[in-house]
Amino acid sequence: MKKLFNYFLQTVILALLFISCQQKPVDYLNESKEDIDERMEWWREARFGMFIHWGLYAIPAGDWKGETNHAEWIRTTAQIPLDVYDEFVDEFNPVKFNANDWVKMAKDAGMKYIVITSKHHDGFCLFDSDYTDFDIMSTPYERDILKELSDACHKEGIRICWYHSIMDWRHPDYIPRRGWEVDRSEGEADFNLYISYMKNQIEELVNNYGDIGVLWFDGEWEGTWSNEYGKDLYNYVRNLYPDIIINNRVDVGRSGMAGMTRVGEYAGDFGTPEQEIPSTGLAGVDWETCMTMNDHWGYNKHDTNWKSTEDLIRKLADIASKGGNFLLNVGPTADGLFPDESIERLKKIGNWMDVNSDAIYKTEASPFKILSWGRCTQTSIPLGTRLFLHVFDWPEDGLLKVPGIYNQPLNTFLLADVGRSRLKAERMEDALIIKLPITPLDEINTVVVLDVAGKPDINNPPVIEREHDLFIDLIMVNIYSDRDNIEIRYTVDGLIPDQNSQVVNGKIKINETTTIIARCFRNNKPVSDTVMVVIEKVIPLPPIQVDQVNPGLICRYYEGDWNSLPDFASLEPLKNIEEDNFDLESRMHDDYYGFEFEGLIQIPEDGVYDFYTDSDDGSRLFIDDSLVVDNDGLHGMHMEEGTIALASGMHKIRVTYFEKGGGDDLKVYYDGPDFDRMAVPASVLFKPK
Ligand code: FHN
Repeated sequence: MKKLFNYFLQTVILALLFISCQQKPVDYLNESKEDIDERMEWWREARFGMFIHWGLYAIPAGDWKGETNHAEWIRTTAQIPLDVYDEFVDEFNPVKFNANDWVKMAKDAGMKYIVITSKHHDGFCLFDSDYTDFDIMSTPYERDILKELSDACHKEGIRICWYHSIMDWRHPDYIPRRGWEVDRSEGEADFNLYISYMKNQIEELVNNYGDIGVLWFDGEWEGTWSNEYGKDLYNYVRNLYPDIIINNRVDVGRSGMAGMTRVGEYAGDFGTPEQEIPSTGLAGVDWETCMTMNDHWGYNKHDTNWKSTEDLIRKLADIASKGGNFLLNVGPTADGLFPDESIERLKKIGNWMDVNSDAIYKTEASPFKILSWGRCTQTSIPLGTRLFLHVFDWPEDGLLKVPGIYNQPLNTFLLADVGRSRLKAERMEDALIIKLPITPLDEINTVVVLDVAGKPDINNPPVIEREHDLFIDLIMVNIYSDRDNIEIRYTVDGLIPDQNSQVVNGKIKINETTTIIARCFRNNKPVSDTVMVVIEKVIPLPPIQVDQVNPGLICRYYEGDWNSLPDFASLEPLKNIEEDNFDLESRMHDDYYGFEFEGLIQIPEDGVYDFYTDSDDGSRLFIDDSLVVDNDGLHGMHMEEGTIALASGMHKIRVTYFEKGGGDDLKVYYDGPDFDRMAVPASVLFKPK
């Protein structure tokens, strides 16, 4: 009996031990800054990567039934039924694909990582998956593209990374369906089954291909994905592969195409501005701009709108100067080649990087707010700081003015000058003036190295804070600087402030159109560059005379496939309705539709008003037939604003909006002299009787 009890006890203890040894999932959402910094280090130093959008959509290459503007979205934008689209599987045979060639082109261009579409929205997998036959192994090619590419990357010391779409237009358990897929009911769909499918494939992607750098999620914007799913998926991936980096599209915190993560509990290690570069860097925020070389992510054989090499090199410098990464896209052809135009640009970028990569890799954001002639990146050196001055506009007199810098220059030379001949750097008031050769070594971007003692001691120009750049009666202006022991002097007559100019002492009242120029001084000597703002006095637009009005707006509903706002006046609306507000409820489908709202808005008092639209996709707002907000284009929820001076009374308001595919929403806000931003209420919207 005793033996039996001991056996039972041992079994229980062993079972408890076993259970306790099971690794409890780690919650990585509260990771320490030190751990984050360690994990992000290689990515932050890399600064430059290659995006690759490749899949079945490369076969039609943009063409479908006479239309030529398609690309990776073609299954949706051309409304191709599943069975028709599946036929591409039998055609996909990229016999000219050579992973080593691709990786070498990326490496030679100076790119440190590659992000390739393991699965885009169409659901096709470029890798050998045990969980679907809609993958590369079902094609005549029958080779695991991602395996070949990851092997080539590991061989060349390039980080291989996966783009993976949460949105899946093919999987039976993914919802929502496309609005036009009337023959595919959602009835049986179980979204949680889809999530299991996605997790299983992610496990394949992070476990079967060796060292992986980044999981780049996308397609997170449809209503079925949520913050809860996003945080769970983030932790799921990190528990599979703790050192991996994951973008913010794993969750729902991304603020449209601007790409940064909204304030709140959202998962993701870096922001993802798309086709745009933030106006400034954001201290302590990791972000990466992804961008096409022409206008399409996937291959479109008709797209000849290629960005110049000059533009791409300067974008790389601009992004690095703001502390961001640049993920530059290539859309390969169906037979596995990079387009010639991409190859040409990659080579030329590589030539520039061969000489100047020190000014990109491992650099930090510029200490200057603005430089009229180019950009700046920086890195620490033993005696102080190395400033890389990216000179786009070479000074005709050969004198490069580096404004507002109070450091002592230690050494100055051209980065591309093998002999590093020293250049003269002399102080002139707040600036260091560097004597340059009359001609630049590189017309696109010649990097001048300025080594200075200590950390950068930069006096950026003061900030001229004002509510608007226009006013109707008077406006208060505040001029300030974040620097200590300086005084700010300013002029209102267009002259450059000097030691005798007025010193800022509190807010300044402006009651006529004025040019304000301000500058920082220390001991009566200028220590910053100047800043200039023109503030204009305007006459508010008079109200329109209207006899009688009724509440609500006139609303016209349209359907069509647009990539930007159409000229609705040239189209026949499917229906004319009356709406209380800018409401989309009367749409007949979730995709491919547009609205034009027209009516009157009652303005409470004379003043300057800001209007905003926040929309997915594009929208515009007109007041009295003047375009005030232009938020056009294909994008996720994204806000734009505009300003106009209006007299009290009724004014015409017109809002146009279109939705292509995916999420859809429209919000219209305004603010005025006595109220903060708010949604335009129905109570101020009318239409003529
Ligand atoms: O819909 C995708 C698009 O096809 C492409 O993959 C880009 C690249 O970031 N992301 C989405 C659009 O925002």
